[in-house]
Amino acid sequence: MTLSDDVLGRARVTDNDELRDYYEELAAYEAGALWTVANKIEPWFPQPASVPVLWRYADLRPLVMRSLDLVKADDAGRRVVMLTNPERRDVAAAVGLLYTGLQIMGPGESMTAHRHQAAALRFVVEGEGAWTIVDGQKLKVGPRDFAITPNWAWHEHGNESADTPCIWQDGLDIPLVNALDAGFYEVHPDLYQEPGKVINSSLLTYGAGSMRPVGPAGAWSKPYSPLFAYPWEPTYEALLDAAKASDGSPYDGVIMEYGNPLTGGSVMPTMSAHMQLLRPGEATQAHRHTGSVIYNVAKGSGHSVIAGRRFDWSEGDIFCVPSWAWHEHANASASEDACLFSFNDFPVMRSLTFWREEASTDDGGHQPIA
Ligand code: 1HN
Repeated sequence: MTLSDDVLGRARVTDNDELRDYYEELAAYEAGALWTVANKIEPWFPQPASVPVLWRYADLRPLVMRSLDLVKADDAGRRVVMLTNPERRDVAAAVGLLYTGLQIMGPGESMTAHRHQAAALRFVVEGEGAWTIVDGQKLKVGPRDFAITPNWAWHEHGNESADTPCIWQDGLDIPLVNALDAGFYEVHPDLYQEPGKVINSSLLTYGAGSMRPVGPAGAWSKPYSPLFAYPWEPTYEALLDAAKASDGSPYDGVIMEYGNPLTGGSVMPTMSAHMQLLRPGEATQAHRHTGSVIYNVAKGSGHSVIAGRRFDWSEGDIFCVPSWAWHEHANASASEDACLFSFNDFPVMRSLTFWREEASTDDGGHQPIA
């Protein structure tokens, strides 16, 4: 829907030579007339520069593999093929204020430790040997596992497999951090961290559903989840169990948020992540909301209609939904599940009170979702 700007309450000045001279005079003093840009900078509703994009894993995988021979991990810092939205290349965004990329680590490889103001998350696409050390805690992650690297946490990664590379998807809030001019970066003074002896210690401490450690083991005051790794098996099982107990969401099928086990909130203050299950033959209704989302097809195949365009996807494909774009998802199979991993900037939208959501109605209109 396009709303007219030719109404009382919007800027509707007709330019003439005298005004154009005036604008030039203002420009000479680093100033300008608001009414020349008012309608553009205050749209009736969000006007993202980002467009929906689908990045096919079949296209990207051979190119990601090629980077193994082209650059050393230590020279590149991280060996990553980043995914950029056509109008957001200047800020390295895949959509909105979110960055994503495919990182590859060769067999036996390891990388130096650093930390930055941006928060990061990983979703493993292939390979069995990946590990990461996050603030001294060593995590081992496999296909479809999800892990977080909260902001300013030291982190370094590697692949202990003898013969197979590991590819994971990185998600970061870098464009957000840079939009706010808040970026800092440090290389670890010793280049590598000394990991604690216990692998996946946060999973051992916090991984058992609603059981919480009491006493020193449960001491935690950080603004992010004390649980750093979320393996695939219990995630998938949680979805299958939830599907037995409820119909799920009309817009997303059975969808669950990776949670901070202490607060029930999002895993980090700027980014949240979900895994959703589209049951065989399931097709969701359309909705739209503020906030950007990047998906990774964890399992199965299907399609999504995003801002009126259809995108067919299968395992490993990545796609994005810009803020306020209508979107709906469908599982292509009548017998197999489809699962979509996704991450988003919803915590930012909610904490700034920018969150809005609407459903489409049968008559082609739309209504707010409370
Ligand atoms: C980063 O630190 C990693 O640590 C991956 O693996 C991707 C993209 C931009 C900036 C920092 C990593 C990154 C990144």
